[in-house]
Amino acid sequence: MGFTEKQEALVKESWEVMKQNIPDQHSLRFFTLILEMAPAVKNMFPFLKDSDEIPQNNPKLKNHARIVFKMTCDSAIQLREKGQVVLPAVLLKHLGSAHLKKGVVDSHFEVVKKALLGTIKEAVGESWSDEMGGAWGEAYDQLAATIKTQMEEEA
Ligand code: HEM
Ligand code: ISQ
Repeated sequence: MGFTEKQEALVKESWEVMKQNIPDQHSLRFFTLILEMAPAVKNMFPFLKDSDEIPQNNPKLKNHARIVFKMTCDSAIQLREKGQVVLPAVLLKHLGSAHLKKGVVDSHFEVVKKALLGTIKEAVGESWSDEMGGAWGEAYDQLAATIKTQMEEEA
């Protein structure tokens, strides 16, 4: 069976709960978890590179984190509606070349996935369930696969 309505609802509901606090809380936690697992990622982001700590008040950092969560949530909706993730061609091309240029590899996608799930788990507290994690994980995997395929084509 494909992506279910229940899975879509779990993703959408948790995103609704989280999104208010993305800028001031979750974006920092997200980057912290990523850098704990993969310190070298720091050098990939221009706004992290030159500071010892994760900047607490950088609009770019806050916005970047939000985009990854939002795109994953949108992917969940697409998976339920049409069984696949489709990004506008121009965006997909841009994402493929941008990530390729920064030296992003498969293991980085795994790190970002773990950090994403870890951030959501902490953010939603008691509402968390393995089923919720599974739904976010599936949506992320499909989105990541779309970007990775494009990266291979650009390479
Ligand atoms: C840039 C999304 C995975 C590192 C971007 C941008 C988006 C994006 C929308 C902005 C492009 C632009 O500013 O023009 C995503 C999504 C991902 C993903 C949806 C997974 C499904 C990753 C991974 C890494 C990574 C795994 C490596 C740890 C970067 C870097 C940039 C970038 C370094 C450029 C940042 C900058 O120069 O300001 N990504 N990304 N991304 N992404 Fe990702
Ligand atoms: C991947 N690509 C773009 C922005 C990001 C922000 C936080 C974590 C991963 C990211």
